[in-house]
Amino acid sequence: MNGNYTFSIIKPNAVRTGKTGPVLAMINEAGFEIAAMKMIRMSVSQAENFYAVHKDKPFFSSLVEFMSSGPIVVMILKHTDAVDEFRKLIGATDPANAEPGTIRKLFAVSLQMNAVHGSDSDENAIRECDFFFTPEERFL
Ligand code: IDP
Ligand code: MG
Repeated sequence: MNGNYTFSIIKPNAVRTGKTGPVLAMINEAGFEIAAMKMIRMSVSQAENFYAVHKDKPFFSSLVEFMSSGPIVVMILKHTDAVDEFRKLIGATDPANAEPGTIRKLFAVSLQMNAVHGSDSDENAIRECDFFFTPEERFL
């Protein structure tokens, strides 16, 4: 993976409200290539597993409920310095603090329903890509 890949989710609030296309357009315009992509719905136990790092946080059960509440789009994205470049494109976790023009500023409806996920390190990008995709499902 070596820094050229990150993992992203278009979260249930954004898929539900028809923002999949606009979010993908922003990802495309920012120069990311889609190496893998599918629409799925996480089970509660998958969401618990995916967000295990947050299991002691007060928002954990609510986050798991939200993330398993409907379809999501999961993707592997390719770009130079992918993790950091994608975090810049999505903006701060809390949309109130996100820079103008970022995906979260445009499409988040709350701190929890902040439209997209992006890996926070190369190590987590690898874990998250492997969590959702087999080698046969990757194309770049
Ligand atoms: P990140 O998605 O920007 O990496 P994290 O701190 O890893 O942010 O949190 C994971 C997700 O949990 C956030 O994207 C958001 O959906 C949710 N979240 C984070 N902090 C809170 C909170 O204080 N209340 C409710 N939901 C939160
Ligand atoms: Mg995070």
